[in-house]
Amino acid sequence: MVETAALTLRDYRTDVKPIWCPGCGDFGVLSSTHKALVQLQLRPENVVIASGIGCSSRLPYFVKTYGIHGLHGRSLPLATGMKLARPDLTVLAYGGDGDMFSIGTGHTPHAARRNVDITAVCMDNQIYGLTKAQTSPTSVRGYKSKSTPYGSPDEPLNPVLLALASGASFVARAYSARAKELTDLLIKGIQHKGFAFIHVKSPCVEFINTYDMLDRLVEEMPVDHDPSDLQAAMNLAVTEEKVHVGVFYESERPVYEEVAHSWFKPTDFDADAFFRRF
Ligand SMILES: Cc1ncc(C[n+]2csc(CCOP(=O)(O)OP(=O)(O)O)c2C)c(N)n1
Ligand code: SF4
Ligand SMILES: [Mg+2]
Repeated sequence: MVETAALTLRDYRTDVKPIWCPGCGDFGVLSSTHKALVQLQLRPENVVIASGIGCSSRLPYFVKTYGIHGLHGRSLPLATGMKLARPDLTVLAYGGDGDMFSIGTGHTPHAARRNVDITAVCMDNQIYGLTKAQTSPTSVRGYKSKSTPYGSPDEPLNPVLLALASGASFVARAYSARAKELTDLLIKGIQHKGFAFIHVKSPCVEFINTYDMLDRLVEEMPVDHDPSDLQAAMNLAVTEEKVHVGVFYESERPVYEEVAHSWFKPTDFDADAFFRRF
């Protein structure tokens, strides 16, 4: 029998140097992604990462797996299609708060309720970083930017609550500065069979540095939290005094691609015949 050497960080790092600003929280998400893949020993050719557009969505360039830097807000439809066509692959979807909760918010609840077996990672910096700090759905009330020069009058959207209410079967939150926890949560999310949503607080040091605030507010899940209790998870998600990190909710239910494939197989579809009709 031929022994294959264990995969190391080198097997998942690309030669592309991230162009994020020094100190950007996205570095922490990238590093934890590399570590999670090493710990899971997933072969790079069996992993694919879909992203949208934004500072955060550059991540697939820096991970030596298959990857697609798609359209703004479209990481989840891409990931859903890939998982449906190739259920044998590990499919991850990364994007920013704008990606997943502004232009792409039509996709997020539907991927969650379908329970596609993918892991969705929202790198939330509370602004549109790439386009220079416009107000995003998670920006705090009163946030001033070129798009809300008098301050945003909107109540920020709560990504964890939305994922829970939409039927995500695994919901967690992490902080990019707490690498070990983030790595563990990515591993749990990838191992979870079904739609895993991980909300990562990932500060933007260039436009709205939230490290000090998060260092004060981030707190681990209460030890008595029962992750099978949806109501308890929702109660924690709406707590404003603290930003809880850890697993809010976890449950098992049928996954989309298995249900769909019990009715048809991807190989039943003759793409050539289909396109000849046009
Ligand atoms: C269809 C479309 N609309 C708008 C844009 C412009 N645009 C690019 S990135 C972005 C927002 C990025 O914010 P977010 O998703 O939070 O990512 P971040 O840069 O903060 O990581 C916008 C509006 C675009 N590229 N495509
Ligand atoms: S602008 Fe903000 S989000 Fe974008 S790379 Fe710089 S620090 Fe990160
Ligand atoms: Mg953002």
